[in-house]
Amino acid sequence: MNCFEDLKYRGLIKDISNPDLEKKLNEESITFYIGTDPTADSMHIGHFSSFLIATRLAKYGHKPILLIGGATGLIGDPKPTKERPMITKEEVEKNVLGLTKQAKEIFGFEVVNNYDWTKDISIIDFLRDYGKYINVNYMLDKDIISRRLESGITFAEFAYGLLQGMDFVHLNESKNVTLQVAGSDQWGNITTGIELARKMKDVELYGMTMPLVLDANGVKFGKTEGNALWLDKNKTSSYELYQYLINSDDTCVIDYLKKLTFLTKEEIERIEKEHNNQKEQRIAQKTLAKEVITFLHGNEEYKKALKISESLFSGNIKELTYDEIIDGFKDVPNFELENETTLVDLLVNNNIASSRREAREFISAGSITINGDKVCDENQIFTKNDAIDNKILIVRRGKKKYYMGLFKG
Ligand code: 485
Repeated sequence: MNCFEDLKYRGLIKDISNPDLEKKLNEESITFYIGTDPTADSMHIGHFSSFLIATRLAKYGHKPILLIGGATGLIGDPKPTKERPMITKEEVEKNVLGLTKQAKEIFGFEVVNNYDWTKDISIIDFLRDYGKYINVNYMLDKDIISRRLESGITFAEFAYGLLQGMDFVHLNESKNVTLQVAGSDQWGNITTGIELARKMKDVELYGMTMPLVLDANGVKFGKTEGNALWLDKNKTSSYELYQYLINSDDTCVIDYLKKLTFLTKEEIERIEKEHNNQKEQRIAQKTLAKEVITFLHGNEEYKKALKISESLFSGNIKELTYDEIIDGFKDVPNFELENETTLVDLLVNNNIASSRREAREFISAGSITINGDKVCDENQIFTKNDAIDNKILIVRRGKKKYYMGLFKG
């Protein structure tokens, strides 16, 4: 498969600015860029799904440049719905540092910051050298801007597309960039750059966008109840990422394998077949989690996430270290424990059972385990000595309900 066919097979092409791009990608080696604004100190998995295009095109011999928008981040790319709140300069600076480090670590490509070439342009030069080439009517026709006209858009956000266009022209002059890639929401900004280069220099630049990756409910991939899944493993652990990926819907998981991994068409087809023969094994989801976590966090982190998942699944909690347990049980109800407690008090005082009678029923039915062991004696006393690392008692009620008790000190 050549480069363009590969991108097409993976469903990564939404729009291209010029049909010549196909030939260029297949036969030449070009320099391209993809950018992100420093709205946070880490990228999330949605950014990752777009930034991966850099590694993909690099494998076909093209040269990637990753741009962090230290300048554009101070303004804010207009959303189709409402004005963005402005972020402080200090915060943008801090986020630029975080993103630059992360982009270099994960992808290993050259990273540039548009603040470097934007900060010294005077307002007069901006209007004369760039503003003069772009007609307001042209800007008003852009999808996102036209959708904002009714509710209103400030001049700052209106001018954003020109800033991004200036980047494209600047990177073409300084680094011979001829292609910009991004998610489909960036089409308007990319074409503004193309227009600017044509008018200013009579140069033809190229743009390509990919479709947004969506989950089975039509929600952006990686958004869970409004929270993002961060690429920084201190913000979203490998285990949390594992849980998200392993729970991918059967209707989406093959699409994710195409878009988020480097497995070949043949490999994906083989996995799809195996997966369809025994869906309950979640072969495709497991492969997805392995590929993505290994790429982002490395093999050690992947093995750790797998170990936590498997130990929790089989109930062998004692195999886990203190840190692994805290990671795995971050979201379950937790409580503090005194020096010692009887089993029945443990259940009643921490709302695991609603009364002593109910607690006794759970115990005699054999539905309570502590650190993976079934417990049957309501008067059994638990102390630090029974706890993992002298600290943790994991209580399980029934098949799935978990609670975490932590001894003080
Ligand atoms: O020269 C540029 C300056 C800024 C940008 C790009 C080129 C950033 C861009 N305007 C933007 O807002 N990107 C989004 C972001 O930073 O979160 C997202 C896009 C998404 C995908 C991703 O960045 O919404 O489609 O391109 C990498």
